[in-house]
Amino acid sequence: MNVIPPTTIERMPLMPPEEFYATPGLEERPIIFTGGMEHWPARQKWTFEWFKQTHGHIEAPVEWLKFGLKPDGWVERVGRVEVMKVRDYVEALLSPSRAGQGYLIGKDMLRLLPSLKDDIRFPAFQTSDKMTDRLFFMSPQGAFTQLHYDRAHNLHAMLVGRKRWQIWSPRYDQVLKQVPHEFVWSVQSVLDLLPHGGKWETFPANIAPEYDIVLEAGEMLYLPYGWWHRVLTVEPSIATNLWWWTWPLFVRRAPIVVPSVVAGNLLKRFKRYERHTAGRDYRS
Ligand SMILES: O=C(O)CCC(=O)C(=O)O
Repeated sequence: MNVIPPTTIERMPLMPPEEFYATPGLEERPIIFTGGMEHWPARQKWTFEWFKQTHGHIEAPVEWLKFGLKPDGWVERVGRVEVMKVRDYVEALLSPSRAGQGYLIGKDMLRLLPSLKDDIRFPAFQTSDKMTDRLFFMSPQGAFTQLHYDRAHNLHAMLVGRKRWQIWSPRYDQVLKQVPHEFVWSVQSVLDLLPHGGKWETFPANIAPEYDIVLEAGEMLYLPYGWWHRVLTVEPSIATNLWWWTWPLFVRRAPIVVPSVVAGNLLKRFKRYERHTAGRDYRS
């Protein structure tokens, strides 16, 4: 008998980390957590208008970039980065006549405005704060993040707007083909890179996603380590995430990650990654 895979992800109220880890199977599959952000200061404060009024003068790098595959197997970012005042960026992002606005994505806003971190209240899923990372996302309608998986568990918290997520489990590793030389924390699929991939309308290798969902404001998507995803902003959005490792995850994954550290590759790759993401090394 053919089993039709679910195309939607179970929604459930956010639970304390102890209950999450104690419930068999939860850590291994995507979940949409509801109602977990109502007490976050960010949920009340972080509107486009608030960023414009309160932090409008801050200058941050905005990306008009796509990932491409170079002949040597490395991933490059193609496009441009423009440093913009938050006020100008928000105005452009919300104006229908100025479509195609870039993506304010990464760690810059949290570095430029460290107090933003006080508005975020992720539960303590991590074993240690050292084993975490966070990004900030402000995106216009149409912003598209190409197919990749992350080497960490991920909670993506939607504060404003909506994003469509297409998701494949690690069972698809063989067909979705990771790049030969990967970034350390995020691993791209060869199939969704320029010049042949990178178009939202086309599934990589015509493989339909296992899950295709819209994440709404107030919801958090939990995505375990290694799950492939591509993301389209369907309504101007503000979001933040938490990437984390636990000791059991480290023990399971160390046999894959540690040899590359030992070989010195990690540092090399990290430097390469930093160069490519820090706005200094783009092909236009
Ligand atoms: O929201 C996006 O555009 C990308 C999000 C993502 O890839 C992630 O949280 O891992």
